[in-house]
Amino acid sequence: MQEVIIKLLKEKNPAPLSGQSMARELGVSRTTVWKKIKALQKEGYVITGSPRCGYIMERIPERICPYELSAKLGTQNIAPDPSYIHCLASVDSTNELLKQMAEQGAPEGTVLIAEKQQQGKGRMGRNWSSPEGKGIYLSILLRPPLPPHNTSPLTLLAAVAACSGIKTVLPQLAPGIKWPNDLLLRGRKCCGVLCELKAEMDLIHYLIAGIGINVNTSLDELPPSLQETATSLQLENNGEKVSRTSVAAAILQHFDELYREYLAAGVAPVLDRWTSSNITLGKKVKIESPNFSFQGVARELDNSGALVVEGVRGERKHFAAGEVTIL
Ligand code: BT5
Repeated sequence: MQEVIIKLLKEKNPAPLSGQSMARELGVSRTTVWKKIKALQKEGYVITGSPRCGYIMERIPERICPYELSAKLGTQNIAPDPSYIHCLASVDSTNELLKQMAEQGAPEGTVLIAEKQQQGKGRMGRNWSSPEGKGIYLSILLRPPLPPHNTSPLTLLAAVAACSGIKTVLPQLAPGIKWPNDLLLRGRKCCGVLCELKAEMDLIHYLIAGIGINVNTSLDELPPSLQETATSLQLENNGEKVSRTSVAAAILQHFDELYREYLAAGVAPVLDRWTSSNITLGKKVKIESPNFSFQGVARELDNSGALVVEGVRGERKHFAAGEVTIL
């Protein structure tokens, strides 16, 4: 019902719309309309007026909220309606909370977004700095009907979706994907992806795709250690503020399309799209983990999404994980 109230108020804007006519349209009492308006005000909608004189929608919330996000989506698997979207003020980590929701049976396509993360997570125990109201911190719950060994392309898919979503809203920016899933603008990181899987030998329980993007983040809101290496969409957009809702919606839209393509056609289209937006292949790289370090030229992705690096003697090694530095 809230969705319809928002739509009616927006259509009538800037004129007031009476509680009476909304009540008639919705087939409910004026008191019910009033209660729903109160709930919307709590979510951050600035709505002035009274049941008698009519209500005016002055402003939509600054924060990302389910109805505004959902209104921009035409998705099938990911957030097909607003009830799949959960927007919270503050969480430890959207990935962690969505895992708990998954354990309690949340359906595929559930999306969790937070204005701020107290303990945003990167890969391998690292952290993701998540200042309040500035970035997009979102996680998507998937329950793909695939054997667990088929899922690593989903990490690449998430990076492609984030890259395409940014380009849709800001066509003048061209983020490049550093293997496997960092997005860089002018060599600085603006986005990271963390995918986490719960599976048995031959059954996936769920996969959480977490995406963090610096949108309107300024460098002084990030820890000093990141100020030389990070950037945000606003900083790369000549300082002009960027709508977080539009970027989040574009990412979910691309994610939905790519995910359905992946389920129908397999990994090849994901690898092609990743390849066309990457800044890793053809470069001299160092790839490291706690157990190895190897230098060579990044040549291609193999069918599983592993990075193939050619060493000085022409030997080709396949890396399923690791930290890449472009030399
Ligand atoms: C990542 O890890 O880049 C994955 C980040 C995923 C964050 C999302 S937010 C929503 C969801 N919920 C979560 O809890 N996490 C996901 P990694 O490749 O390990 O990179 C981590 C490194 O990036 C850190 O060690 C820093 O060097 C750097 N970093 C941290 N915060 C950053 C930021 N805001 N901007 C740029 N770089 C950052």
